[in-house]
Amino acid sequence: FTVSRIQTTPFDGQKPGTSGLRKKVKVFVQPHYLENFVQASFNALTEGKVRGATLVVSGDGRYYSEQAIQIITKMAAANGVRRIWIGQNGLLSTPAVSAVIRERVGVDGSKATGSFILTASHNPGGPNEDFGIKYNMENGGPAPEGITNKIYENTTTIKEYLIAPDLPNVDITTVGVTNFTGPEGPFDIEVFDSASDYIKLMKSIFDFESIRKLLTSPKFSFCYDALHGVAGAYAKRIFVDELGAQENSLINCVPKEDFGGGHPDPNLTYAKELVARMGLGKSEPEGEVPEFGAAADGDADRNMVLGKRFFVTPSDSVAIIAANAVEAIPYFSAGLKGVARSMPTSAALDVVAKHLKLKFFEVPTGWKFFGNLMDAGLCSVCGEESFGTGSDHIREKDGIWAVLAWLSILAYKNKDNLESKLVSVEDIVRQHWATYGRHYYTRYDYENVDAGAAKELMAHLVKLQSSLPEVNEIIKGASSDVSKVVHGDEFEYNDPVDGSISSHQGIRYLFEDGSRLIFRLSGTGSEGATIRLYIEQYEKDPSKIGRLSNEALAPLVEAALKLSKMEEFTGRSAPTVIT
Ligand code: VG1
Ligand code: CO
Repeated sequence: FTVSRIQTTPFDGQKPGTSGLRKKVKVFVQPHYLENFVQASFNALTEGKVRGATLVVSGDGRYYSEQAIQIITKMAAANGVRRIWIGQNGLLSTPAVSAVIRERVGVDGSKATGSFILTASHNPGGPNEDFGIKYNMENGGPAPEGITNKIYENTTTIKEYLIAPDLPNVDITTVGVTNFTGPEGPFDIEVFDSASDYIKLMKSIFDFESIRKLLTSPKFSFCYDALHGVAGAYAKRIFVDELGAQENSLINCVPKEDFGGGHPDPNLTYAKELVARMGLGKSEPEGEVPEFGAAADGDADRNMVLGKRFFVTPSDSVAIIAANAVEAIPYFSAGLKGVARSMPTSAALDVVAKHLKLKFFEVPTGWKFFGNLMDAGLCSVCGEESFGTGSDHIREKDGIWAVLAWLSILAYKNKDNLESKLVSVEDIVRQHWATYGRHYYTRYDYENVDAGAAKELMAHLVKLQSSLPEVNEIIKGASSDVSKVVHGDEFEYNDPVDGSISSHQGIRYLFEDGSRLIFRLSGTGSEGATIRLYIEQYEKDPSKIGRLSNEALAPLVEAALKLSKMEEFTGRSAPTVIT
């Protein structure tokens, strides 16, 4: 093949957000748009990570993925990359990409040093919806801010990109290697099975035999909803073929480029079918309610865990996994190195860390901050309130791992009594609350509000922080049932491993009784602004841990809305989504 240098000019707004660049497909299909971003990424990497390197290119299979794979492959060839690895049909979940970078050895003994992941995660897909791209490094984790800032800078000055226009399109449907020769020598494309490396890793972490016993026990029943995302490419192989679940326990497990028209976000609002089956919908489900249900997002890094008529908050989930990991999961049998959560995630994990005397870290939102801790051997289990849970087996959050972790805990708690009554998901959570106290928790999202109005609201909240008496005056006016704000700031993170500082990571109001109100702007949307409001209250008194979450939190919610003048700034009387 030959190499062409194509003249181009910068596009505005190619700044990677919390997790890569996410825009409407209509934006991505503009001539040179994707090419500029990919070249800017190559130019941000050290030469050895491009020339002669092996790169993975795949994603959640959303609309425009195949075209993007062909373009990136031709640009990689032109930039001197030695090999491109592609999951069959262009499918690899985000956690599987991380696993492939870390573990996979190519047919010729090669190892990958990076990846372009093609996904907009939980955002809808299709010609009128979102596409996304992000770069992951050789540790398998998202590029750190040093690199994403450089990529962005490069996009603002880019003048040309390299492409191999006459390299034939890859057949991504068939496993195998194709060899080419370019001006600088050989270039190979390897299409490989999307699931086998990931499954191998899962089998090295969990006791599949004990999970199989649970899943095939007549006392247990199971349901998994992939929301037509890429988790479908793994679900049958893992849950049915390896672990013996019934085939009809999988719903929406065929990956689709528009996620069947749905919103592939595993929460109580968007995972409607699963929620109904689990007895948490508006009307009674037809069949028997399963003991355990779970869902994944588009790229399968998120998870929602449900018990029979019972919702597990993600903040509780990571705390419960951490509390039980050593006993229930062979990978952790030697002990946990430490645990970490993102700042807006509830402090349920903090309490476990304290009890178990574990190292504990609080990082900004987004998975890129956990990677440094893990690389330094400081953290084994981590999570976010946004349905993300994971461990140091890879450097991304991992939706199927979280399900296997919960199944392991259930298997462990039931190991001696599969004959008598099941210890349920709800039992496990209530027992956890009784031991550690309960963190009532909710998140309000105001999606697609006017970006200017959102900025003003945030500025207002920062300004208020300079006068706590005024803050407490407003809060008292809203409700007499909340305690006093004793501290207000914008969260800043000082990375203990590389010393880098990330500021303006969310506005915090901290209360005397441990309650917290947090306000952030989303960094993953593709239109307008999304305001996230996180509300948390800690209850240690065992007689008060059984309340309904929305009732327990009502006074704090009231205070938050007054404090932020939410309706005044945004015109919204209610959030778009409550999780
Ligand atoms: C959201 C979540 C954050 C998560 C990120 C990526 O970011 O709040 O916790 O890490 O999505 O998840 P933001 O900036 O919109 O709040 V995924 O599954 O979209 O890669
Ligand atoms: Co995701």
